Amino acid sequence: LKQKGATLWFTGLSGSGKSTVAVALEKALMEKGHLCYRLDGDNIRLGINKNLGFSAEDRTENIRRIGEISKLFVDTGVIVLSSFVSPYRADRDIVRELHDAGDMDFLEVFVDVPLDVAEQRDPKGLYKKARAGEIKNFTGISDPYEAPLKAELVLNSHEQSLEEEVEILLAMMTERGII
Ligand code: GGZ
Repeated sequence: LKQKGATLWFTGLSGSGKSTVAVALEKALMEKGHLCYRLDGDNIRLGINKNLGFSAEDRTENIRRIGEISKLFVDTGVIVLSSFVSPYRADRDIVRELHDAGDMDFLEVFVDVPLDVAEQRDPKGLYKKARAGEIKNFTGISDPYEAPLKAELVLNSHEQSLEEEVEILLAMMTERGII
């Protein structure tokens, strides 16, 4: 395998575009012959973490497990693209420390869109439900989102095109010797 593994950790509000960017980056990496794997709510919260909800404790455990899973992939040389709201700075820092302890690359990518932009998109109608009180502890509405203070990269997906974002991500990965 002509690559060293790494975890790119996409954090941001629901509807910020984390998964969209990760999917586009995955495609670009695959086309260049890089092995990568995407982790997101669809393959984690429906399976391994199906016993977890959205309380602060459960989110912490969700992120901790995903951090460990990411490390297992990195250990095999895979580039992991993890997209989770991961609203708590301390939880993300734990994942960073787990990687640091294993001498593995961890790049935090903040997909930064204003709440009103995410709420207007509302692709799954979750913000509407949260505003109506039908979903409790909804990030941005009735639960906090702690923006990263030391992200390796900040993307403004309401101002940049998807192609631009992929180029920026590839450039960062090249600069850091990941690809
Ligand atoms: C935030 C929620 C919630 C609450 C359900 N708060 O846009 P989505 O739908 O596909 O992404 C959100 C996803 C968040 O799961 P994560 O595992 O990424 O969260 S965390 O990292 O905080 O553990 C959203 C949906 O699940 N969702 N309820 N209360 N997002």
